[in-house]
Amino acid sequence: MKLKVSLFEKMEDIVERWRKEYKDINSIYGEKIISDIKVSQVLGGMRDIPSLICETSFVDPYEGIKFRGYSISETLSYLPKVSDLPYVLGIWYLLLTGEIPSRDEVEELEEYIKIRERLPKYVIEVLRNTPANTHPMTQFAMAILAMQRESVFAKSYYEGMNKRDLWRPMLEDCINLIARAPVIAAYIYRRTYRDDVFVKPNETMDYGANFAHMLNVNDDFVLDKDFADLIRLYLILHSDHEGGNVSAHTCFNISSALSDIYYSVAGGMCGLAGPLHGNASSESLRWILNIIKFFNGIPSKEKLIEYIHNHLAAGKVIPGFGHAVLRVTDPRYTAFSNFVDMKKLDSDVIRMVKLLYEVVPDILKSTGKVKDPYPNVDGHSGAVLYHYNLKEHEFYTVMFGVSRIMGMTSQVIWARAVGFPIERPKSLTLKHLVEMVTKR
Ligand code: HAX
Repeated sequence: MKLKVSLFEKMEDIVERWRKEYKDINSIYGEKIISDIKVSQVLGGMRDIPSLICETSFVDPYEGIKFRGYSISETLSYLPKVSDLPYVLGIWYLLLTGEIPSRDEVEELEEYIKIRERLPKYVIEVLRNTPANTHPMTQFAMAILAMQRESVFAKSYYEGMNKRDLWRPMLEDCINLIARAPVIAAYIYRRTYRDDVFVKPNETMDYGANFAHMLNVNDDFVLDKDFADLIRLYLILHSDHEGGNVSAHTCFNISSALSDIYYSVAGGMCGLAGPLHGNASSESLRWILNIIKFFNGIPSKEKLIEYIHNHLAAGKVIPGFGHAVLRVTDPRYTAFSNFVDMKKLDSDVIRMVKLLYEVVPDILKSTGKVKDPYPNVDGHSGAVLYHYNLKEHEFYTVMFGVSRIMGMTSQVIWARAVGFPIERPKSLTLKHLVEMVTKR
């Protein structure tokens, strides 16, 4: 397919700049030492070891995510709006290029992505042949992987394309994947939880509204404008969280072997499915519902505190709280909370989220070991979806995945553009580790 949108021309210049910067930094500073590594970091899941490059976003422990240098509130106010919220694909444009798109640029991209959203029949067949009670994340990763046969990147590589040019077919694959992801997700939702009636994409709607439309959570084919706004917000907030989280790093790592974006993102999705990562949104909502059921309504503060202590004493974590990098309330959580205020939402799950915010941080602080006692995005996202009748919490990670594809793809395009090499850190046995320390 001919590539026509102005994004491609813009990318030609941007890629040249990236390459020069990457090359210059390596030649000027290549031999400088930036960090010492402690044994506890090696034994602690490589925590805080500065060893990855991610240009698309940066998580400041105290300020939270910055998308290409813009905080969440800046991002939401600078990106061109389609309603109360920005066009979803504006965030992809920003992550990819580092620039806030103009209204024309984002509308052109929305239109361009739309013409690629049609799902091939075989993807539907793959899903149809999978038991409907298969976890939605498994279905999502399978559908993405099934499309690998269409990779323009893989074809170009095996046809001998110069590796300097590989970012172009990579960009094309990424556009196809971003276009199809919400269609696949909505199909999985409909077949798993509803009547298996596929809701066709609406050609007149923007990316976010179209996703809300295809989910058709109320089964009435009427687009709830506030729900569409929630989907826009949701997709923007979850789009990227720098490079070290499990899903982004898995995707980046797989792609460093020059595996195409379908292999890479499918792998990333399998990581996102873990309960300590993206599935925490589902876990958090499940936990909230269990509390409401247990108390037959909203408990008093005292009863809730006792419940939480028992939960921790049973050796379980509190889903939706804590973070490997953040040391404050996740600004994405705050953005959902502001949305609740803006739309004046009130229901049991929303009230429970507020109550948990009042009691959990102090309890986690009192354990003396939790580094971040504050809520993360997953502590709020599920409750708002539930409020709008998207109640099937196992599906929430798929929503997360649709959004996170934007971050993963923009990180991988950068890597192919600068010619980032295959990743290969050195592993040690425990014996080697001890020898290294004692020999020093
Ligand atoms: N509830 C109970 N205990 C917690 C906790 C929580 N929410 N968060 C951390 N801890 C515990 C850890 O389990 C660990 O205990 P042990 O030493 O006994 O193993 C201790 O506190 C120190 O952990 P930490 O250094 O503060 O946190 P980590 O960087 O190791 O882990 C996690 C970060 C997000 C995995 C962790 O906070 C957690 O399990 N939270 C609950 C699950 C969750 O909400 N995950 C989503 C995070 C955001 C995300 O990635 N979304 O996709």
